[in-house]
Amino acid sequence: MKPNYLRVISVLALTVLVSLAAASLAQAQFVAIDTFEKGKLGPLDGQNGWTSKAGTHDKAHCYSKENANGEAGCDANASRVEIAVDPTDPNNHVLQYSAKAETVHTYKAINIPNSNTAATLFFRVRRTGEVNMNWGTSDVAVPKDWPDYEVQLNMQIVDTDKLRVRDGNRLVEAAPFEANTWYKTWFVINNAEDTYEVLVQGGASPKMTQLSVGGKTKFTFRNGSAANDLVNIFLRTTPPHTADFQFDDIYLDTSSRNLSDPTGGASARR
Ligand SMILES: [Ca+2]
Ligand SMILES: [Ca+2]
Repeated sequence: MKPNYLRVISVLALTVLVSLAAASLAQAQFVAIDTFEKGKLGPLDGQNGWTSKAGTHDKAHCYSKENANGEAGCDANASRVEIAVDPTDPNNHVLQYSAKAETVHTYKAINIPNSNTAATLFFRVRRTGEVNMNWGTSDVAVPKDWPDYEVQLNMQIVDTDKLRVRDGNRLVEAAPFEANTWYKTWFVINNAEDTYEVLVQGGASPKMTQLSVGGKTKFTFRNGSAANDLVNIFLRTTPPHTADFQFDDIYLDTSSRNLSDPTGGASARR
């Protein structure tokens, strides 16, 4: 009995080791774009390769009557996009699009070549209330307008409480996005084909769930087909954005469809 028992123990141990090795290998392919632990608390612009600017050129949105800043417009709003203490964890720092940070575009360079057929971009995200936040990638060197998106997720609670995915020339409702709840989002991008998939975990979806709209799981780049390297992470708001939106743990794997969790499987912080 004893040798058999030992053999079972060793097989179990080996299985655990192999699983751990496989998991860390998958995570190892993710490269951190930013976890916001090294920057200074305060405005993000100019820190760790990030640019964050008020969209004063976009008069219709910057000076919209429904802008939370009223006639002051969006001129001072880049200062509201900042590295902040995570409201759910005093030991963690996040990128926060704070309340009233309307019509601010923020970007940081990445590179997903046009020939790339499988890259995975990961974010953790959370909102506290009414937001109008967009996150994804751009093929434009200095992105600042809506058509500069190719891969785009939108959270805008005026029309819907749901995440919306950009599919070519329209936004389609996809999944609930609760307030005060951390979500993990994976974009699996095929730049050669100009399509992407989105997977989400959090809130009512405790397990990773592939976003599907009318049975469709592959969405088309905003501007359709193009020979375009994706060169920036691109974030943008528009009115009304009267609550806070946090980003953390932005990771990119340009080598594969990688559905591992680069945060090491830690449960989403609330
Ligand atoms: Ca962090
Ligand atoms: Ca392409």
